[in-house]
Amino acid sequence: MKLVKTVAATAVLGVLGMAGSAGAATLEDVQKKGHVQCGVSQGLPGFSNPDTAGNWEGIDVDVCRAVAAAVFGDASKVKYSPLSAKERFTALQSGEVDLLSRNTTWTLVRDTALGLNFAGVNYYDGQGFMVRKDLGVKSAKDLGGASVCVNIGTTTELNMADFFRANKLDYKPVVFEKADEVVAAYDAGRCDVYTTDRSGLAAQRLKLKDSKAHEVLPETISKEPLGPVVRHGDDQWFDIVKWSLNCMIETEEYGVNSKNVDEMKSGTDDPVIKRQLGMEGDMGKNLGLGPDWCYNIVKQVGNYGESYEKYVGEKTPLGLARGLNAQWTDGGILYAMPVR
Ligand SMILES: N[C@@H](CCC(=O)N[C@@H](CS)C(=O)NCC(=O)O)C(=O)O
Repeated sequence: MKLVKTVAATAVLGVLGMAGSAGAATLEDVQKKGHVQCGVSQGLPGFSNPDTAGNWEGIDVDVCRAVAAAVFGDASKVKYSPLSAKERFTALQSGEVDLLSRNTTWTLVRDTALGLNFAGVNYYDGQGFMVRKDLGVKSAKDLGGASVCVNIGTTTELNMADFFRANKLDYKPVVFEKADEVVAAYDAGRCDVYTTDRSGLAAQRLKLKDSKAHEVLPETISKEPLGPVVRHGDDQWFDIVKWSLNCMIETEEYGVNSKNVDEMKSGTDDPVIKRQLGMEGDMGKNLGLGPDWCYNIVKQVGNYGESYEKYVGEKTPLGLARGLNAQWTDGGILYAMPVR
């Protein structure tokens, strides 16, 4: 027992030691190697998923691309590390990735004890339950005695335990590390219920043999603010990721998009847009970047709304309405910090 403890402690120290050396000067390190190493999922449509040609795409991938556009003026300078939910934090702590942009919920423990910083929220979500329609269940409160398929190492597992305990319901968790194993097990009828973030249900549902045979129950049992994450210990890199996301959100608020950004750059009188696009105030300098950092993001990646509509919006197979993810000026809670 003593031996096991010693080995475990050494492993933890090893990770922290590496995190220390990888923590500082991430920008320089990224510039030297010529790309951003971005941790993504192992394939979650709309968020981070390889297309038919093997190119990663989705709203989480666009955050990786935005950071590369800000740093290099080239959104394509990203390499992707597909990570399971269980692997993702170690990969970031150890320096294997520079940034984690993978449907990850911002929680107190992750933000403190795990040594990480959340750079914002790129999708406000909540946890839901999916069942086969022929199960005849209409409310999560009727799930007593159900077997529930879930991913290990997620907030999903913890919220599920809270929910069933609070409602005094029995349940049987059926856990897997890989998300596709969860989907396959649910599809094969090895559990009655599949639970994850509602956006995840909309995405994973597309992988089921007959997606119409399933429904998502009305209850949302948690808050899941999903966003990009960096390591503690490098404020400049934290700022770069935070403001890259802010740039995508604030340019949408001001009507700047990939189609009109050049016109705006040469013709606008709006001082906010002038600061966003680097004609006034030299915001980039404060980040250690060039004046075109945000212009390059909008030009090459698009603003938040463009990315949302392209990958997860109502016209995509996921069909997610903007809802909470609408701008604060449009009934949502998306509220970028001012670029000034
Ligand atoms: N937001 C939750 C859940 C994240 C999660 O890993 N969800 C699974 C189910 S949707 C997933 O992303 N699977 C895709 C993958 O692992 O590639 C968290 O941060 O813990």
